[in-house]
Amino acid sequence: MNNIHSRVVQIDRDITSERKQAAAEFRKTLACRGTLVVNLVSSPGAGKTSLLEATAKFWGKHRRMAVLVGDIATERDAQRLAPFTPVRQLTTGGACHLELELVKQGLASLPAENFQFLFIENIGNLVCPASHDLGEHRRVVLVSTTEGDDKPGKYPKMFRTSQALLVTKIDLLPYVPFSVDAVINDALRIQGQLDVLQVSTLDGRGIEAWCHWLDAQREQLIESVGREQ
Ligand SMILES: Nc1nc2c(ncn2[C@@H]2O[C@H](COP(=O)(O)OP(=O)(O)OP(=O)(O)O)[C@@H](O)[C@H]2O)c(=O)[nH]1
Ligand SMILES: [Mg+2]
Repeated sequence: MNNIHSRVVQIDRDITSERKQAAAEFRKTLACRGTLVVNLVSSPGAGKTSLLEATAKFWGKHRRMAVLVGDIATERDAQRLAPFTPVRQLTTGGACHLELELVKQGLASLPAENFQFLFIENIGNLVCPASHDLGEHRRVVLVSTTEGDDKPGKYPKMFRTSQALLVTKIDLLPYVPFSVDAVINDALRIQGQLDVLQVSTLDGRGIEAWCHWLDAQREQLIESVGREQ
């Protein structure tokens, strides 16, 4: 006699919309605290951690920032950033992207301060992180001069879902076959509203403009919270 009973369980839950709602709530909570959340995405090695080091050094004590840095393994990026800013490493143990739950855990383990800027350094990957809303206010995609100017068209979702494009390592332009105009035009064809900046953390070009851009984004956020209240 067969003792195995089968039962169909209907799940009346739309997990996607639950996730969207959780991200929207997180975004709103952080906005009300005056914290601009910036999700940095790129292929591996485009310069995310270097940019955060340069940002923290540029601001010094003039801004309150914190970083949640994602990697598949190791705490190396957090160790690099720790001398300059409060930071927590989010280690995914294999997953190719960060998720909101991990971000929330990381934020809860940071000092209980009202940071003006919370940066999330996502896993180096131009594919998976594009599909995961971390409750950020701005998604910034970095393309370095060493990885080729053809990337936007090949990874369109990442550029479509971003608000700014940062062309990094511009100090290497004399040595690499990379057209800044080509990468910008390719990206703008996908997302015409992208803000575009160019930086080098090696010689410091563009870092001041990047920090001004961040301040302007935060001002916009605070104004939008004020209008809603
Ligand atoms: N020439 C030059 N090298 C840079 C610049 N920014 C970063 N690098 C170098 O590029 C390499 C990768 O930089 P990271 O900041 O670690 O890049 P990342 O995007 O954080 O890398 P992952 O976290 O592994 O995805 C390092 O060797 C940096 O020194 C730059 O502006 N110019
Ligand atoms: Mg890094």
